Amino acid sequence: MTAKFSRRTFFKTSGLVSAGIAATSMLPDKFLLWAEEKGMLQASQIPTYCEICFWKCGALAKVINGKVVKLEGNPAHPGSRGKLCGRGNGGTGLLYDPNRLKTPLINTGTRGEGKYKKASWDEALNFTAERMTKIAKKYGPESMAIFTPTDHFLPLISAFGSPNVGMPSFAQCRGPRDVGLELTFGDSIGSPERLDMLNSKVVVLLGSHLGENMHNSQVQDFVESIGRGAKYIVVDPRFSIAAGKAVKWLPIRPATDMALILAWIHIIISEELYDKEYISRYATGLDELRTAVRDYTPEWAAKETDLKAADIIETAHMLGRRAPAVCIHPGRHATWYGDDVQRTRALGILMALLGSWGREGGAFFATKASFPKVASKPYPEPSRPALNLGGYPFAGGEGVTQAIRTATITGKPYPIKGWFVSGTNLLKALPNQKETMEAIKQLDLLVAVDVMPFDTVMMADVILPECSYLERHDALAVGKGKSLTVSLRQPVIEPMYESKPAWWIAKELSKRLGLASYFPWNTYEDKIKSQCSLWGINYDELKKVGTITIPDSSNPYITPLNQPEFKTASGKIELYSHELKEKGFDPIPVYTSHEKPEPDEFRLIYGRHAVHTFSRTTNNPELHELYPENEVWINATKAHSLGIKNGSYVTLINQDDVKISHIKVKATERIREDCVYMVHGFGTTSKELKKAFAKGGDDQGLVTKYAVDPICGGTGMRVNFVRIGKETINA
Ligand SMILES: Nc1nc2c(c(=O)[nH]1)N[C@H]1C(S)=C(S)[C@@H](COP(=O)(O)OP(=O)(O)OC[C@H]3O[C@@H](n4cnc5c(=O)[nH]c(N)nc54)[C@H](O)[C@@H]3O)O[C@H]1N2
Ligand SMILES: Nc1nc2c(c(=O)[nH]1)N[C@H]1C(S)=C(S)[C@@H](COP(=O)(O)OP(=O)(O)OC[C@H]3O[C@@H](n4cnc5c(=O)[nH]c(N)nc54)[C@H](O)[C@@H]3O)O[C@H]1N2
Ligand code: SF4
Ligand SMILES: [Mo]
Repeated sequence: MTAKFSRRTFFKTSGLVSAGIAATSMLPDKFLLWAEEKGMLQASQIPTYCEICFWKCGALAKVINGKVVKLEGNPAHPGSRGKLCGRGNGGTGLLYDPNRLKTPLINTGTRGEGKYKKASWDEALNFTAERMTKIAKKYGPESMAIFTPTDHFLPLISAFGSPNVGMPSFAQCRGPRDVGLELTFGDSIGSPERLDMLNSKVVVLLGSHLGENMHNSQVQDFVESIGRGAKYIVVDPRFSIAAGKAVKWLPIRPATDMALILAWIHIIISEELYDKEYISRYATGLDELRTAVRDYTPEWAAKETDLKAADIIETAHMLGRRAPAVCIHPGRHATWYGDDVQRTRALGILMALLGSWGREGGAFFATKASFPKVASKPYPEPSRPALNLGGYPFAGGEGVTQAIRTATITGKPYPIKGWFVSGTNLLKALPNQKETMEAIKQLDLLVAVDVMPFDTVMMADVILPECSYLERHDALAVGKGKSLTVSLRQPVIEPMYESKPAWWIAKELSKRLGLASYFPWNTYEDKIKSQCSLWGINYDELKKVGTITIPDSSNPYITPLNQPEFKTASGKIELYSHELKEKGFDPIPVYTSHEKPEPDEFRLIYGRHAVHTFSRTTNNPELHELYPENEVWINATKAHSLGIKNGSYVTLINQDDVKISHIKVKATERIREDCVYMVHGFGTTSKELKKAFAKGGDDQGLVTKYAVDPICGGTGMRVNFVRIGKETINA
């Protein structure tokens, strides 16, 4: 990992000999990078993959004398294709953030007070294992719940005997989308989404704010497809970056998308624009669908959506005429209004009518290639089942985060007394922070494994500092797009401070919990190596290149010889869902109107900023500099009539009288008059975060209300209304 240092050229050019500077470690990064670019220094280039968001792009780290000076995209990786997004480029900001967690910490005050003592790893791990054991003895191992998107602690908790897992990526994100598509096609769209935008003639984005939502290869496809002539229809109450590239922006009244989709379906069926052969061959329920959408006329939808009937008709024609090369993006963050499975079902039905599922320019099929399953010791059968409060029949294996929270508060059906939290900031991710705080109060143990002292971490009894993704091994990342790929995460430098990789923390805890047999390898690299040999991957080659693509001959589209398989109850695309009917839900999506804001209120909507990922990047010195605080977008005309100036700071007060103060106004014509918009993730309460503390406003603070989807337990979070606090206007 050391740089090859061309001493002679370097000193000659820089004239630094006389200055007596002989070691590159004393030089600033920017200078090292400059010297490297000029050919005076040679950096090692180590491949890994990014963790600033879930896209996990292949990255190449340039390292000079143990310093990471630059991150670049790995051309071999399909998610990055040689480029990182702004956030990925800023990964070094996380690595070198001076506010990183540096040592294990044990709470010495009351929970949340922020008083910690430094502890040795042995002390902190013993403390954690003892408390976990105590909970298991007193209440049963199921009373220990885990919240995490990562792989290392799930085996630990399963081996411990608890089935209670909660990932915000399901109930606060893509759960309803995946369930809606699975009910329709027997399969979801995957992540990265299997969207064939590059070959599309028309692309529909409902919400999906590409360009602000920066999922790397998808944004590259977005830009390239426009270059190739794809026409974008963007449905968004806000003139998003994507709307700026669209041929048609439909500034819909928030919460009424279902009316628009049903009207599109109505037009496509009544004008016989649907793909008759595709539907008769692959789908079931057309007659029921035709009857069900009979009254969803464009004129009716125009009233609901506040769009023009002529625009609804024109866009339906665009879809019908360009089918099947039409990409209906099913969104990712789908937890909007509580009827989100049904909204995604409606989108799925539209895709089916257009014949675009499995067709060029629509949604393609993933490669059929796969890796053999790695054998592992079976986990004990928990004596009590996983919590599914609310009994959501399609909740899925990623758990219903907020239901675990409710059980923690009520102690029913059985007590939850310990939370193991890693890689998620629950206070920012879950709606209704008061409930999260109430649940935290009931706990006997809150363990946090994190890189940074974010809000939830600062509530923990014990904090275990993980090293950043640039300092560790993690699970091999398997990508299933048109091809099968495997990517390696490996340390590009040694862990800084006393931080440790999660695999090490999990393994050390397993020893203390008597569960070491579930971690039968010495180092994680050993584990990866044996996985590679099982999969026929040359590990040394993988280390060098970062990503390997497995050649195969799967066809991503339907052809006479490549017929699709739909893993639904009927084996067909279900326009009418018998499964939903059986469980007491509408078999075909039905429009229900949602509550509207009062005249002095705005619906609170939220989204992403191109250079931030939720809360996790808000203290990153490099990304903070680019966008230090979020703003509240208010329609300029409306702001003017309220006497609110662009750039002034205001207070926002929601329907439950919960306030956030001091948020900057962005008065703009780019948003409707009935809603305000914020970038999610700002306004941290952690004083340890010197840059992010109290910067901007916390949208989650205002999301006190949420509408739970009865089908899958997703929490619709765009059901809150805010007023603008007069007392601080223009203060
Ligand atoms: N830069 C960046 N990119 C990210 C992330 C990140 O943190 N930062 N996070 C990633 C993750 S995990 C996810 S889930 C995705 C989320 O990104 P998306 O899936 O794109 O999220 P959406 O909620 O669909 O999009 C937000 C948009 O919806 C609009 N909107 C609000 N209400 C309505 C409505 O009622 N109808 C319609 N049609 N539009 C509405 C908002 O104005 C906003 O433009 O982003 C991913 N990409
Ligand atoms: N109001 C509102 N709520 C939302 C959303 C919204 O837009 N608005 N978005 C929803 C969506 S789509 C999602 S996916 C969720 C996202 O919710 P989360 O995934 O919880 O997002 P973050 O707020 O970024 O919190 C990430 C935490 O992981 C830590 N972390 C980062 N890297 C590492 C690492 O390498 N190791 C460990 N151990 N920890 C690490 C960070 O320091 C931080 O504490 O939030 C959901 N909730
Ligand atoms: S999209 Fe950006 S932040 Fe996400 S993994 Fe890729 S480079 Fe990293
Ligand atoms: Mo998400």
